[in-house]
Amino acid sequence: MASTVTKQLRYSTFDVGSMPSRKNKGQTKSVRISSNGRRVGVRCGFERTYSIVDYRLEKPEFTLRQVRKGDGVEYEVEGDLGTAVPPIRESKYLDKKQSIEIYRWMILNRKMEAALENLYKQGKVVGGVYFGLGQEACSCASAYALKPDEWLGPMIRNQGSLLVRGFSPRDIMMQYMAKAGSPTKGRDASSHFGDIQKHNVVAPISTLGDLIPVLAGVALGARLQGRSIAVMTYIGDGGQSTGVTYEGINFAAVQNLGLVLFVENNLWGYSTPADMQFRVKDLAERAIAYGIPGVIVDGTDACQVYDAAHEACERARRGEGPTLIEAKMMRMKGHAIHDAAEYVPKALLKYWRERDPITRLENYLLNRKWLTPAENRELIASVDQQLEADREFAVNSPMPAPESAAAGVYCNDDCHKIKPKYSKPKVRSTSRSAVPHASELAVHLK
Ligand SMILES: Cc1ncc(C[n+]2csc(CCOP(=O)(O)OP(=O)(O)O)c2C)c(N)n1
Ligand SMILES: [Mg+2]
Repeated sequence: MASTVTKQLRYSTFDVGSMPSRKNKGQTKSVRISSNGRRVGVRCGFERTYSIVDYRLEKPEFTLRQVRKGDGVEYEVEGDLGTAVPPIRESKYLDKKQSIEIYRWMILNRKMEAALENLYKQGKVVGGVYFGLGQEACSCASAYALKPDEWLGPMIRNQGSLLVRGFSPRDIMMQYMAKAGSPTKGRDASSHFGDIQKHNVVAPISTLGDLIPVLAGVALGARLQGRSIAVMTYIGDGGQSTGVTYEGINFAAVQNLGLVLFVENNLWGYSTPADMQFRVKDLAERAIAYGIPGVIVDGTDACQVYDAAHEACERARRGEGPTLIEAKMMRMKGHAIHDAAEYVPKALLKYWRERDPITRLENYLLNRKWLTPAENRELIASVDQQLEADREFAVNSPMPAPESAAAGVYCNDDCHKIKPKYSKPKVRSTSRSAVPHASELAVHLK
């Protein structure tokens, strides 16, 4: 198995200086602005070394530039997009059965979204549809690392995570069609639903970043009851720019809470390319400033996603605090069904299409002989069968009765009893000394 590369960042602190630019990042050379305004090289001060674990087997280097074309703008991609696709990384933890289970969830995720697209085109969906095409490994293999009594806060593209947590395709289809039997009983027509009784899923919050402090709060609640659990949520390359993202991660960091945050760097925030969203090279570097471990994975490689998620969850369970995992991949459709994503350069789509997460995992399973071609065909047929039954059920299920419209909107004594699962606080908080100091940050997730 290829070894994990650790990216070392050496930053120096100076009396007057500057952070390394994108180009010289990782070098200790810095500059000082002298009193006459001249930039002079200095080497003084205190040097710290930080590590970011990088699980990737290939590190694509390309940039997206906005260029003017007539009255409008276009994006151009620069870089080597012709490299051969390597096999995925062998998992340190997943056995045959688990790997096949994740593969099945990913196929279910993909095919359910294709069914939703058709339902939309048939005029059966109320509102829009959001897709996680190309991101199935990130959703399914991450959620797979959680234990049933732990908590997940999915975002709109993480429908695969919802499936892994126990929602059925029919729940999700009925939700999009606003059917009476849907998780929100027809009150919401997209993905704003969760389940705090059975599946331990916090409903997505559209305001980007807001789920992070909520999930940190769930971990805090559990800890007050004497349990260290892992709580997982996601934020995009666009959404990570919000203030509440900083506040939420920082809170989890100082409180040493078991937050596992996937930063889904799918290269686009709506029609804004990642290169126009942030200046750091890797969003995992943000972890350094929060004082927590940062990890990079190829988001199209289910084994990498699972291994990083598993290690972060284990860290959370040991009460050692949060982890930020950057998953690099590509949003393979528009923002939602209304967006044809014409702004995405075709060469970029081709590059990532060749790295289809399902095909990659399928090849991994076939090459290891964990799945024979016949078993593979059978598995795919069983997913089709399940989806067809769920689609039929969802399409034929009733819409909410009109007279029920006002019910379930506001909580009253009967409609929505929230039973606290936990009792009185058993521990106050982790002691300050258990929290790693920023200078101890060369933490490897081993
Ligand atoms: C605070 C906030 N600002 C803006 C929006 C509108 N908005 C919804 S999704 C989106 C793009 C998000 O991009 P990214 O975070 O990269 O996630 P992706 O869609 O790529 O998964 C924007 C700007 C929002 N919901 N919340
Ligand atoms: Mg994005």
